[in-house]
Amino acid sequence: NKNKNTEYIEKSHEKEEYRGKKAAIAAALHRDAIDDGGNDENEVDDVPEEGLLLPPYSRSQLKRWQKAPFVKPQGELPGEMGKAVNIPIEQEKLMLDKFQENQFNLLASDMISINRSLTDVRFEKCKDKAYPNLLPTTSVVIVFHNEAWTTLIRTIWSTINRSPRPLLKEIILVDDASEKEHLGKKLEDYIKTLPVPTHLFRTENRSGLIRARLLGAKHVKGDVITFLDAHCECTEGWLEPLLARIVEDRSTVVCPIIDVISDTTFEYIQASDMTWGGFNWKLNFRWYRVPEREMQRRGGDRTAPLRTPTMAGGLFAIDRDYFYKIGSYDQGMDIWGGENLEMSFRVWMCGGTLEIAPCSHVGHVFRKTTPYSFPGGTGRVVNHNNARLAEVWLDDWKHFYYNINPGALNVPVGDVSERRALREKLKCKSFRWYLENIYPESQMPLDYYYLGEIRNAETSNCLDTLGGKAGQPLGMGYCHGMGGNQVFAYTKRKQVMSDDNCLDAAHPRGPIKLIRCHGMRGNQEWTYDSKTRTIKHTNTGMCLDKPEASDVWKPVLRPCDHSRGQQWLMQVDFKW
Ligand code: UD2
Ligand code: MN
Repeated sequence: NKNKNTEYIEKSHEKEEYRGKKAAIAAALHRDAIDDGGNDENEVDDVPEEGLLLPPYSRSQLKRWQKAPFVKPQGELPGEMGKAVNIPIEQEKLMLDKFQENQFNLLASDMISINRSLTDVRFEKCKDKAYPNLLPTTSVVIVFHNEAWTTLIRTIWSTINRSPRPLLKEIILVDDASEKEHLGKKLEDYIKTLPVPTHLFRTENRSGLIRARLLGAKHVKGDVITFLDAHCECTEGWLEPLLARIVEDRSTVVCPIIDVISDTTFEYIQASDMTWGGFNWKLNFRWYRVPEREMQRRGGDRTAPLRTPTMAGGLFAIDRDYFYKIGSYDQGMDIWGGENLEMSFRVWMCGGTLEIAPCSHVGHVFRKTTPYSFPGGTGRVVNHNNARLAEVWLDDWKHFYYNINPGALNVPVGDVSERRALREKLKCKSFRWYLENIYPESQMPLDYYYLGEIRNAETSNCLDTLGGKAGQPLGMGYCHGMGGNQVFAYTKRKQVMSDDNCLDAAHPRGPIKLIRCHGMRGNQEWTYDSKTRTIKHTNTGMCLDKPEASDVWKPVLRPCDHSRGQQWLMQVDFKW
């Protein structure tokens, strides 16, 4: 879009901008060696002469900047090229002790160079993609609470080393009330030595990542805000694909592919480009396989931007003005959770686009548990955040959330009137529109006949998932009327669903399992007849029946005989 491009040109040609850039590069050239262990080999590479030119920059110029790390990898430290670090057996105890602090292998992280090299994981085709000569500048915003030193510093250096210098306006750090000494004066001193302007802000009290990001965003001077978690590693060419999409359309919000940095070995593991973001009834973000429909829209090109229904939340780029226009974040959300789905629904429903740029790869240390406290309790905080997003964006589909997670009903949502007014003001579309147009594969059925418990007429017991994972057999239990594991939906596609799993029978004599819903009928198609109250499995022609004995809590398939044990009541339709 020509107009949008011109705007950026005008912005970048402002005199001050030019002086700022020149000064930054000059400062970088003369800056002292980086304190990362006092290694003399930390030479400073020259910034190419062209670095002082104004934009537009040629592709070859951008490439050369990118190839010029300020601090060279320090010889043969472990973990180079993203390899796994193995801790010698005699240090295992130390390793386990240190693991507790951050819920990742800190000992391994501390052994790796803050500038470690990584392999180029991109598709070949990504490497010579032509991006617009003129890209917007970005400020990288990193918020943290009690982050470890080496992971934070490695995030910063990988950003500096692998971003074309003219595009990286600044790095903005937000300390969310950390209690670690290394995040105090040591950090303040350290960032003064960096070749890219780096600012540190601190929240007064623990505010959570959402409000911490809002504080960081407030200070952004770049055209685009790029958010990163504090334990990331950017790879070669990560930034250009993100910015290129935004220059084309400023209402595009773009994520990289989030690769995995192992929490145990710090190995850099490439993630699949065939997954996109979804969510389940509990409003957990989940990765699901990209459907054929989206592959076709992209003409089968795996390097083409992928439209994703939701994003993981930690790593994305957004035009600064658009960030505010679309409603930034919900200030009423605490600590962690929910903000990523809230933003995903909002962007799509209010006219924007949410994408994954498959040519952009950033690694992230995924942890199994959070290392930090949730004031008020984890469940309470997450329920509160999710209830806010459900109340504002989910319309009738909020019942799926409340039914499967009735605990959320006991947590005060707070005042959501401002967020509802925002939805009004932006004339956002309905959640039904989102499900129909953006996410027809969603685990929240677009059309359904029933949502509630399914009770057996003879035994008066209810179908129950027993909280098992996909692949587990379907169970039964005394009906407790509390939703959760006893909530099922009977959908227009003839599925009996619980969350993202469907009742699935592969053989006439069972077992009946809960398998990830595939939406292709097959073994997951059931017909409920509200007169005879039977649930008939299409493929086998058998009927769902009560368990064979009263001490076996597994429903079975049997030839249909209209006995009481084959009658199921779908009556109590909870709509909390
Ligand atoms: C994922 C996202 C994260 C966020 C979260 C949902 C990725 C890779 N990560 O969680 O960005 O969207 O889902 O809310 O997509 N932090 C604070 N204050 C706090 C708590 C956390 O500043 O009170 C920081 C934390 O230090 C980290 C960032 O926020 O830098 C994200 O937290 P996390 O890494 O614990 O969350 P993660 O990756 O499980
Ligand atoms: Mn994280």
